Amino acid sequence: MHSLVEKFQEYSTWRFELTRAIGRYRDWLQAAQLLDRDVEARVARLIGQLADDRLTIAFVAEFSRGKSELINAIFFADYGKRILPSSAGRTTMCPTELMYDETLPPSIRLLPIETRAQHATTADYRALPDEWQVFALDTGSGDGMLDAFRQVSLTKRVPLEEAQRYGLYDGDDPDQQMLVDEAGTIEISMWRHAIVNFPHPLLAQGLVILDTPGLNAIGTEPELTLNLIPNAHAVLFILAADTGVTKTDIEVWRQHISKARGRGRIVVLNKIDSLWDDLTPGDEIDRMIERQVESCAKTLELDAAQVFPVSAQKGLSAKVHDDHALLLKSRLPALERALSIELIPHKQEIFQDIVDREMGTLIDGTRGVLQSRAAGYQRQVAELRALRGKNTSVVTHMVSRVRAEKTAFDRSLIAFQALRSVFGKAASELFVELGVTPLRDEIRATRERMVRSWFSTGLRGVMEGFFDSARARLARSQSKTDEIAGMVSGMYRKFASDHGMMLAAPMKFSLSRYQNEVIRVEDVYHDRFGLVVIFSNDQLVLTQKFFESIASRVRETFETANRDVEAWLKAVMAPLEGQIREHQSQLRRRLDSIKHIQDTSETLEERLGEVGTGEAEVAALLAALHDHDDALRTILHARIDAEQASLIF
Ligand SMILES: Nc1nc2c(ncn2[C@@H]2O[C@H](COP(=O)(O)OP(=O)(O)OP(=O)(O)O)[C@@H](O)[C@H]2O)c(=O)[nH]1
Ligand SMILES: [Mg+2]
Repeated sequence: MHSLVEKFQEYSTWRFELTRAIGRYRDWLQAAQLLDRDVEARVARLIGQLADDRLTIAFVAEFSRGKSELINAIFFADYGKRILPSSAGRTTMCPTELMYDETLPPSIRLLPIETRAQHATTADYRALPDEWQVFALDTGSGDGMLDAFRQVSLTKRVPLEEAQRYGLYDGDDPDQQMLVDEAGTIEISMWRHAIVNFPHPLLAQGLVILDTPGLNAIGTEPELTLNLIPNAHAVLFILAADTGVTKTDIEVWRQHISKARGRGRIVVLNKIDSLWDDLTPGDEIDRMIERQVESCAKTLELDAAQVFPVSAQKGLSAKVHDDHALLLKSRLPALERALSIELIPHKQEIFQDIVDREMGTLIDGTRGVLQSRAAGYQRQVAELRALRGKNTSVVTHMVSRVRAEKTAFDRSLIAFQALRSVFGKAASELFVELGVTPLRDEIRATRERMVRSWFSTGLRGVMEGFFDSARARLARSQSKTDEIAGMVSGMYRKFASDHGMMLAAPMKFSLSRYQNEVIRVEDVYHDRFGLVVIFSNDQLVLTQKFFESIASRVRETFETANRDVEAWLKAVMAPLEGQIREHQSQLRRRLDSIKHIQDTSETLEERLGEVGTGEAEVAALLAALHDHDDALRTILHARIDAEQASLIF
């Protein structure tokens, strides 16, 4: 019955086991004295990523399709009542995120609508806790919780000018004009955004549920369009059987979902109970439902199998009253199953890729060091064997040979130091292109240019200029990282050929992820404003609000790119640095043992014995490394769900 809950539990267990395996590997490295600071930082970053993993499900629809009721039915039936307010007409007035952060007490945090008069986006406000109003959530009392949750439905009437300032009124829209009363006021939401911190077991494991207000409304928070919905791991688009697919449903679909084609997009046909009827035989009702499903699918250009007919209301009631027959009739379990299949394996794949890549390079690095250590021992054995029964002149010759090797290596090290400084210079040039400060300046300049080009078609040019420049920065950063990769690669080849080091070619860094994100944001902008020719005052305000979210999204993309590039710059040098340290200590060891033999030839066999022990140790370490690699891979590729439904459209 709780397939979604169970699958989520399995997924959390998988993440936990993976984290433990990575931790065991780190402990082993430390015990074997193979853990350096870089590797430690990279492992910590990976473990951190696994720990703050969040999985977001967004519920998107025109108002009153039953989004909030469906959330109640899928996630909160155990509370025996409706937790999220759900009623006829507009109920959810602001985007509402349900999550759990155990460092904060259970509460509802609400961002006042007045903040829409400022530049800052809801994403920016997340970092400013004092701007939010906080209401405690008494999870022990169902009624107390209901009271607190009612906040998300609160509205107030404000003068038109105020609504205009918040970008919540468009005078060109006749539907909007109708909402103005005689006193010249309009009803708006009290809050801009709500974050509910709720200790529900699924939320505690990283699930985030996003409930949205009816989305065809003008004041739709750009943050939803640009960021929260497209980045959700699953998006449920809800239609209602009693209304069919209306024009505004199609608008919401086009604007928010059809663009984000990909995985995890599910269409729900809710309120099928409106077709239930005592006088019509059950199989006939089923046929009616199937016909509606087919017609929805046709309108949205989907396969009928991608549309899930349910009754959220009856599903909730069935769960609360433990009525199995009604639950089946509500068809909620089929939707939950589809959701878990879409959501979890996909998220697992993303982590599999990250962990595979990151641990793969770390393990390869360690293997490289150990193999080069083994090769060093072999050379030492060969040298010592060659000295058996030989006179001092041979020994002297051998010493000078190793010395020559050391001199050559020292020369390479000087070249390496020179490269390091070129590398450092290239890296700082890279950060000039990719830096967040220049981008901030650009955002400020664009904001000013926007106001100046008011009423002219120049506004579009200003926005396009912003995107062009962001893309150009990323393109130049790409050439810089390619240049750096080429430089490091040359150095790797040199050390490999001159000193017999076993070095895999360093990985390149691709900025295409960030390029694509900027292009995606640009597409959303074109979609929303591309056709607007003359900007009225209201539309200027809307465009400005939208620009703030665009700017914030692009800035975040750059911030992520900066963090990732920084990690890459460290990682790209680490294997070479590790092997250089290894090679230095080998040369020292070799020189040291030959010199000792020069003093007392009896020690030769003793030395050979020591080297043999060293060789055995390296072999044991390589075997242990192999086991860690195997263990990690077994956990990494464990499948959570063997079923593969095709809901991808
Ligand atoms: N018959 C029937 N009514 C439902 C069902 N699901 C929701 N409703 C009713 O539809 C109305 C709207 O439900 P909500 O959950 O508030 O819808 P919403 O999509 O969250 O609406 P907004 O918050 O206003 O955007 C309420 O009166 C619900 O009781 C259902 O499965 N069957
Ligand atoms: Mg709602």
